[in-house]
Amino acid sequence: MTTTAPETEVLAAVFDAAVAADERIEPRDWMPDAYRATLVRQIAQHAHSEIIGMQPEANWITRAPSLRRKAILMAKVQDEAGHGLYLYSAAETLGTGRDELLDKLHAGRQRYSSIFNYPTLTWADVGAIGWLVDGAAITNQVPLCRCSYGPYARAMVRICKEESFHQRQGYELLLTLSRGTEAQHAMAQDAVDRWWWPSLMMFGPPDDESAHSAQSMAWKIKRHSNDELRQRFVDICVPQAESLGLTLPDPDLRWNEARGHYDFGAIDWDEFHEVLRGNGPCNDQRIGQRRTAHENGAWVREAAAAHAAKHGKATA
Ligand code: FAQ
Repeated sequence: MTTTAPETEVLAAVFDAAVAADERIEPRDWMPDAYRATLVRQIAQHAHSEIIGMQPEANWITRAPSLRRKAILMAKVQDEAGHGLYLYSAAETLGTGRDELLDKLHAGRQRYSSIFNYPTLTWADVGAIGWLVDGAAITNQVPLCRCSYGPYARAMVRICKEESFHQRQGYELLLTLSRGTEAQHAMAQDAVDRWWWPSLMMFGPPDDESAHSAQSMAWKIKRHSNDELRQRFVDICVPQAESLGLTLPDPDLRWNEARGHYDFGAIDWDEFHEVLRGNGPCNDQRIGQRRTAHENGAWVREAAAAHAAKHGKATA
């Protein structure tokens, strides 16, 4: 539907008032094109992260050390698939289908989180991902439950509940290793050493380099800046690391009484940008496996389309 300029002004005023009053914007409401595009960008990136994020942990399903650990890990990886599907559905309510988003991912035209371009070298990495990566995800995503766009906000409620279980299982796994043999403790420490800095990068570039934050916060898509959330995460992790009996690999980490926060060392933003440019340790492997999985699933899409066509005829 096209609108005249004065009509658009009225619609924009209604939209601005709804955002200001913390009301939810719903799919049929008028919204600025740039608001829609920003949401599709963020939700697509988020959905792709969940789907690509299945790979590093799935790497360990066949090598889990017990039936209990294997059942937990399989449930977690399946949860990530479910999160991806809720998020693709949320993007669909904005008029962008899952096929289009997946095509863009496979063509390298849409992003997924930098964190999933690092390898899972030992079983302890499953614990470090749960504790740190899911922990960072929760810190970032709990405020998204209050996102101004209704379908995204509602999807986040369930996702956050499941991420809390994921974080907890990672913590418990690392605690078991940390209190185990000397070799197990060393394996847990090595995993934390490798995952700590990439986890801090998950929150995105520093505020003064974040292209989208100011507008996304004005629209109440994002509720906090990248640096605010990163600081919150560091403050949460320091006492948890102490309880785990593990150290965080940052000599500059110390409590700052005046700020009421932990100070931490400089993040290697060159590494972050290299990973975003496709030059991380596992970028090629991750996107290659995703494309192969998509091609191998072609018969499922064809069968579903044939079933839908037949069903449509039968009920016509
Ligand atoms: N990786 O202007 P900003 C999970 C890009 S959790 C890659 O600050 P924005 C759960 C950004 O897209 C992980 N790219 O951007 C799980 C932009 O590029 P563009 C997923 C990044 O959007 C756990 C440019 O840099 N969570 O999957 C990253 O305002 C365990 C400038 O950045 C979400 O996606 C990065 N780390 O803020 C699954 C949460 N950071 O698009 C399996 C929702 C930034 O202009 C196992 N997303 N970029 O080309 C968000 O909250 C936001 O999108 C941010 C970035 C905070 C990630």
